[in-house]
Amino acid sequence: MPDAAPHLERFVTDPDLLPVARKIAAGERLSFEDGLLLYQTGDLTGVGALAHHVRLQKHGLRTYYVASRRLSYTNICYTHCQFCAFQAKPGDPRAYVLSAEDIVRELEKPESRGVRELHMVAGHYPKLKIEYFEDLFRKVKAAFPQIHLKVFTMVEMDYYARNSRISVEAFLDRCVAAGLESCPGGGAEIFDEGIREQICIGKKDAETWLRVAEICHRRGVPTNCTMLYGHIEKPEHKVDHLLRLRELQDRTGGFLAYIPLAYQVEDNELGRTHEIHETTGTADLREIAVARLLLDNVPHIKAYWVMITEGLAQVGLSYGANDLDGTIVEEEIAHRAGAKTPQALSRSELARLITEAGFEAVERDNLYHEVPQALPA
Ligand code: V47
Repeated sequence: MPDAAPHLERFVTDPDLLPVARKIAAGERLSFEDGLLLYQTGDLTGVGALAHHVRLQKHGLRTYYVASRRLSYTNICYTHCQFCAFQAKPGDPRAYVLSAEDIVRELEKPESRGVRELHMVAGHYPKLKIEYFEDLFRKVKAAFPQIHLKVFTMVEMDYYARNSRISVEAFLDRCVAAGLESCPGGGAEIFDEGIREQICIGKKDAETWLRVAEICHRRGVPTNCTMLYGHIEKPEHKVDHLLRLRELQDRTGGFLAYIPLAYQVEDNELGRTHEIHETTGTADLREIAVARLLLDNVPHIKAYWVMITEGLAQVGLSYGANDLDGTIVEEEIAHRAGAKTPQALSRSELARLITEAGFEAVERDNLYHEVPQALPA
């Protein structure tokens, strides 16, 4: 790949961005103030070009997708997150809990064929304890040894460990022994305490999320990380959030991917009580680009098509993203909150989105190894 670094300043029209462009060309780390500038400048294409430069340096044109299945083992949740449209309280006709057998049956359905990753996050339900998860993981692994188990947000793990009256370490060790292999990045929301008090009263704080992630990483369990944006947060809260993730990654190296999550406004209390508009395309692209530039130590940045649409996710590949996530099959959290995207995309549709955007489509497993195209897409 030719070294484009000396030419980076050419792509920037805002003179205030020139020092940032020089830092990126020199491979220097960006500061809190640089992060604020990336959010505040009107020169979005300049920010995007800088992010694209870093993406090309790290990954060339290679762009990943995965055959994945989303499931939530329960929607019952005793925590009260104002942005969530998915949660149900006991007695709600929508409330459900899936047994291990239900989940195995879901994976036997034709739409789950070829799935390599089972991604599960769910509510905080006091009746579920460690034995439920051990049983679940063992049965799924016995039936589908090839499916990678990616389960629990960091707050979920903390909750179910406390609910089982054991330490997070003991909970994690028992889950890993039963088949857990990695964790998704949800539940981080925004780390700033003042914003958390307004959008997720009673949810565990940033320290808990980061502490549990560190425990996972120290025990060799990779995790992802996310940030929920597009609600009442300000740029300084987002920069603070990203730098807290970067600091942990410096110490552990355990984050595989970062996913900016665009707030979906429908059927949730936050959307009802505040005048919040859906995120726009430029805001979504900026989140991807800023993440690529600030999170210089997180290898993969996803453009999550479910929340920002397939077309914009394609554009996100030129703004720093190198991963379109996966086939999904059935998604509840974003769709209950108003996401208008399809419930699933086929592997061939994902590959086409990538190649038509000018990139090289690579089907991956959960740990970003390229997988052979054995099954018809
Ligand atoms: O934990 C909840 C967030 C997360 C809303 O790790 C909302 O590969 C937007 O974590 N609008 C679930 N977001 C999604 C998630 C995820 C997605 C894609 C890839 C990965 C990964 C993880 O979504 C929740 C919460 O943080 N969320 N409600 C909402 N209304």
